[in-house]
Parts: sequence; C-alpha cells; structure tokens
Amino acid sequence: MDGRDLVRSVRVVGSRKAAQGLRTVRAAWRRKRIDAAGLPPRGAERARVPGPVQDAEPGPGGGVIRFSRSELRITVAVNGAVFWGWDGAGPEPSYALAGRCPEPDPRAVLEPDTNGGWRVVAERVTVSVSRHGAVEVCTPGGVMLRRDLPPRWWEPVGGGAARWVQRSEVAADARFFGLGGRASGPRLRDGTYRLWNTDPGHAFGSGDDPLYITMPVQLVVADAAAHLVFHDSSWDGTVTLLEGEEGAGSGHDRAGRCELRMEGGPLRCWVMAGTPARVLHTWASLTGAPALPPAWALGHHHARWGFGSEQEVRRIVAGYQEHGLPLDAVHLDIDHYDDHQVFTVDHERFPKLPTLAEELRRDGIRLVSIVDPAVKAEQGNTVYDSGTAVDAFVRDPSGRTVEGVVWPGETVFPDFTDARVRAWWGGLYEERLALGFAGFWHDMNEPTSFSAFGESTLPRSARHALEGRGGDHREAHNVYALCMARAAYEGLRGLAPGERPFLFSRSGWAGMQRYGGTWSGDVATGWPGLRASLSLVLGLGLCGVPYSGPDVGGFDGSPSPELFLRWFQLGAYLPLFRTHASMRAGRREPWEFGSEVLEHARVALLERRRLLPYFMTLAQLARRTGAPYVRPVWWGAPEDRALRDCEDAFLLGDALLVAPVLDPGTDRRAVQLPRGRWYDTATEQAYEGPGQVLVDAPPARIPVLARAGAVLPVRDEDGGTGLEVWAPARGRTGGGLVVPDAGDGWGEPEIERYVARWEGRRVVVRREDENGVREPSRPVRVRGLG
Ligand code: NBV
Repeated sequence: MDGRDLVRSVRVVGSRKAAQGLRTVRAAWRRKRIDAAGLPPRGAERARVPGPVQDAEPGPGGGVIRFSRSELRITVAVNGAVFWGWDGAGPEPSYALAGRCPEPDPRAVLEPDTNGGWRVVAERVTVSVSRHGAVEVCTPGGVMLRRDLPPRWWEPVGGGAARWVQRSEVAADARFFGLGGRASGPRLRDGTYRLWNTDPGHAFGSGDDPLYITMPVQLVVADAAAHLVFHDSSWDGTVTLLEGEEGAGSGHDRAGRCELRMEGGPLRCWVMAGTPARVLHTWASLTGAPALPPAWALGHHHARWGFGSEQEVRRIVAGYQEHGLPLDAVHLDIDHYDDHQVFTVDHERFPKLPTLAEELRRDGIRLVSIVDPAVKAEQGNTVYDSGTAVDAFVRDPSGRTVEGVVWPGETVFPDFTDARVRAWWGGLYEERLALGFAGFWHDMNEPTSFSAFGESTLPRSARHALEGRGGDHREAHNVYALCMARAAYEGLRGLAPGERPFLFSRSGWAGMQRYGGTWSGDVATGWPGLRASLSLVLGLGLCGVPYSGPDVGGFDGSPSPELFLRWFQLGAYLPLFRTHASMRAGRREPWEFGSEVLEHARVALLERRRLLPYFMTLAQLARRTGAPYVRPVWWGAPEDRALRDCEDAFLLGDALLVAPVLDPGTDRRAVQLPRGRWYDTATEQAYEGPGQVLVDAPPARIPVLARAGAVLPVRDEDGGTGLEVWAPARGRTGGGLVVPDAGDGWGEPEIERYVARWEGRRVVVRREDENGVREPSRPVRVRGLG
C-alpha cells in the first residue's frame, strides 16, 4: 500500500464511520418515536395488596388460598421444588421450564395454620402463608429459609401490565449469589442489580452492571440450608440486596433483605432448598439438563476479531503447532463475513473456507463461526429475502418492520419467540455446516442495536409472537437470546443428527443451558477483569449454566506478559478455555509474550489436555446432575462461613481445588481449604483443612490442590485414559467417577465408579458396581504417598 492508498483507505473508513454514526442517530430517533406512539403512557395507577385471607381450597401438591384482593396458588412438585403464584399465575407458560412442569407431590397437603393462615407440609420444606399473604419457606426442622412479605402491585387505571414489588427476608448469616453473570461477584454485595440483558458497549470491569446475561435466579446460602429462588418473569426489573447482620449472640440479628421490583409479568416463584448439589439438581430437573458439549469443545480454542484472512488463520495454527501447543478450535469472527452480513463469507479473503476447515479438521482442529442475529436490511441479501418471505422480522405496533443498526448497517431482527421463525433460522445453519464449521458462537443477541442515545436495543413496544400469546419487547427482550439459542440448537439437531451441537451465546436467560454455554463477553484487560472472569463463571454455574469462560487475556488492549500468563493459567481450568480479543487489541498468542510465558503457557495447555477426561466426566455429570464443573469452595460445606466468603478459589469437580493468581507480583498465596486433607499437586505436600494455608504460586503455575482420596481420569502419554489417585488419609477411603466419552455423538457411556482404600501399606483402587468389585482395567497411578 502506498501513501495515496493509505490516505484513501483512511478516508473510506472515516466516511463509513460517519455514515454509521448518522445511522445510529436516526435509529435512536426512530426508536423514541415508535415507543412514544406504541407504549401506553405511564398514567394513574392503583396500588393493591392481597388483603386479608378468606378461605382455601386444597389441590394436588398444595392448593389455592384466597385473599380479599388476590389469590395465591401453592404447589409442591415431586422434585421437592415449591411453586407459588399470585393472581392465579401458574407455572406455565414459561421460557425457563424445560418441557412440561413437574408433577405435584401427592403427599404435600394444605392445612390450616394455628395463626389463622395456612400451610403446606412437604417432605423437604414447609410453606406457611400468613393471614395477609406472607409466604415463609422453612426446613422440615422449622428453620426459616426465606420469608416473602405480602406483595404489592401497581395497576394502570386504564389497564395494562401491573408493576409489582416483592420484599423478602433471609437468615442474618445468608450470602447471595447468582442473578446471572455479574462481574462484581461471585458473592453479591449490598446494592441494586438490574434484570435487563445489556451490552455495556465497552470492555467491562467489575463495576459494570448489568451485563449480557441477567436472570431472576438467586442462590442463597445460609447455615440452615441453601436455597435457590427463581421469580419467573422476563420483564425488566431490579433486585436490591442487603446482607443481614448478626448481633453476636445478643439475639438482635438483622435479617438479610431482598427487594425485587418488576415492570410487569406474572408474580410467581420457585423455591428449592437443600444442599447446593441438591438445589442445582432440582433446578436442572426444572429448567433442563445442560447440553453436553462435544469432546473437542473442552480443549483449547483460539479466537480473534480480525484474523482477516485464511493465510492469517493458517499462520496462527502453524504457530501453535511449531511451538508444541495443543489447539482444538479456531473461531472466525464477523470479519470473515461479506460486509459483516450474517451467514455470508468474504470470498476474497476466505476463498476456500471448506478446504481450510477440512485441513484443520485433519489436524484435530474445529472451526467455529460467529452468528449475529441482526440481518442486513437489503433486498438481495438472501437471509433478508428468505426471512421477509416468511415474515420473520420484528415489527413495531403499527406493523412496520423495526430497523436497527448493527455491523452491516441498517438491520432487521428475527423474532425468535415465534416457532415458525425459529424453524426458518435453524435451517440457515446448513450453509455454515456446508462450509465446514463445527460450532457456533452467538453474539450481539441481547439484542444489541447501536443507538446514538437511549438504550442500545429494540424499541420496547416492538411486537413479538411470544409463542402465539403476543406481546412486546418489554417481555421478550430478556428471552431473545434464549430463543435464538433454541432455534440454532433445534436446527442443528435436525441438520446434523449424529452430532452434539456446540453452541455458546453471549446473552441468555434461565434455561439457556439446555442449548449450550456462554462466555464472558468483552471483559476489560486488567487485573480486575481477570477477577471478574472468575466471578462470571462461578455465578453462572450457580444459575445452572455450567459451561462458560472468559476471553483469556481480556478483550481490549494489551495485557502484560504476567497478566496474560495468569489469565491463561486460570482459563486452563475453566470449562470454555478460549483466547480471544478485539480487532484493536494486542496479540494473544502465547508466543507473543516472550519465552518464559510461552513455556509456562505450554505447561498449562498440556495440563488441560491431560485433564480432558476429567473435564468430560464433569460435563457428563453436569448433564446428569446439574452440578457445575466450577463450584465455589463452599459447595460441599456451605455451613463453613470462611469458605462462604472465599471468592478467589474454586473447586473443579469434587477432586481439585484451583487457586488462581489474581494479583500482580504474587509468588505465594493464601488458600482457604475445606475440611480434610489436600495435596499441592505440584509438590505433593499435604495440608489439613479446614483453614488457611500459604502455598507457592511461582510464575510456572497456579496452585492446584487435590482432595485426599480423589480418583480422577487423566489422559496418558499414549492418548488412553488412566486413573490418578490421591492417597486417602490413613484409615479413610476415597473414590471418584469416570464417564468415558471421547466423541461428539449421542452414545450413553457407562459410568465407572472407583473406590480407593488403604490395604496394609498400599493404596488400592477397585471398580465397584452392581456387577461386583474388580480390578480397574485402566492404569492407576497413586500420588501423595510421600
Ligand atoms: O464480533 C465482534 C465482537 C466479538 O469479537 C466479541 O467477542 C463480542 O463480545 N463483538 C462483541 C462485537 C463488537 C464489540 C465491540
């Protein structure tokens, strides 16, 4: 390129930017105009509370309690979850629930309470309803887990959606987690959290809230038990949390508080109580089993906004190979599209995509394609034309198609809340599969539409099918990405029935795990961003979404070699292990940070590869039990308060405790251990928990501790799967599960159960199941004997 070319291209880019800027101004005005005409004005409202209790009528699993100005339906389901809904709200229809609602528990009965109210007594909980409509969920031992005060509604006098508020109290010692993906967690501090999926529009840090995935799902952990509470309304809202305070034995505890305000939608709620494992299991039985990623998706992924050409992709792949770094997937961002249009290819810069895909596949590397929901509004664009033919795009109340602005310029948005539109959209992935793509990365689906001012999304009055019920964007916004994921997942199942779809999505809602996972989105490069990435993965896992991970190295800017390395070392233990960055950011290939980083990154990659069978087992167990792979350290001991407040370490399954380095200049760090013996996996030194220990964290590695007695599957040098066993403490036994699945199909592997015990001076491992006890057919290596 000579000087004149450069000047010309700067001008082209400059004028394109100006044109896009102008479009966003026009789009902002358009949105304002549409909403001014299409949304009911906020006029006079009437406040309402349930009023005094009148009578009650038993029904399956509970019954209906009538108040003078509302009625409350309570049902305990066979899975132990409690449902309650005001004003006649039932559990369905719901975007969160998977298929049909669970059956009511016939053993749960509604009976009068001594205080003039009513109660439902079930096996795992007792639900008491006061005379004015406060709902208390207690353990069978009578300890209160949460108390929901009588709600209050504000109804527009002329009709329309009622706003409501629900205040609740929890134990003074309770801690809050969840609410989707929050950068400031995992423990949610006092403050107000919004429920409206949002692209922050810049690389975010720990102070940015809300982000792409919000969910009215809270996991509350207290001495008495853990419970998950889900308010099933997809409308905009806020949750204000205030942790309680204990009066140090004075008897003057202040309860923890939660206030949920919703702009509309049914006032209905699910509560499930028990151990964290039981709670997540019940949640998965309600909202669906997490999709099982194909085995390759548990390896290492490298992405980049701006590879720009096939040659560059080949150069990066060759770099991985030359440096002896395992690589399992390469992701192509919007720059491989023709002029940023979804389901197209820039044939100049990517002339032979199927050949590239095939060559990579021969080396064990899959190609993943980004998919944006917005479609360029231009006749001749085949997606636009075919979508128009099936009336796929969101319209405003006057019937005009809503136009927004995204990367390709003026765009329209498929209405994924319409089964017909989902079927059409799902079919479009055929083009991607034919190009050789093996997985899909949904972006910009909050949905985001650039706007010079106001909200960067669709008009709130935009119409949606909502499965035939009809409604507007106020209700559809938060489930837009969930429905897009459903469209892709179902489409892919039809197009490639023999393969498990690989899908991860920036935005989503309760139940999104049925279709795939997610990632951090544009996490800011910096130490706070590193911490935020762990917070997101932990928080989402507690909301039932077990597969996620950050942009390793951060999305923008250039991480220092130290920050990159520490991020890489953390990423190696998270479900989605992906390096990715913005077009304008610095490099993210491990060899770009000097020989020391390269060497340590290689160790992290090889360790990830060695642990693949363990990751696969965790993925299989997540599907069967709802337990996330990455768990807070209090997972098995929520009553240990020091663990409850520990946010800088996590359990990877039952066997490992990972203590990432989250601060610069660290070569040793404190680790809060749960009860029992733990081995530093690098030195095999044993530590006894509970309590805090100091562990070495040199640049070469982050501390990873193994639980005494753990049996975990690891990849041998020759590619087979062996068992790594960590000696149980003397006189104790241990064990572990192995779910061997090396593929990407639907086969149901048999679960192998191993038990480790001392026999004399040896630790022996046996496979035990209904067929009896036998020697394992896998090679065994016992560690921690020294
Ligand atoms: O498609 C470009 C990027 C993508 O690289 C990133 O991962 C997404 O989170 N995308 C956002 C749109 C542009 C963000 C500035």
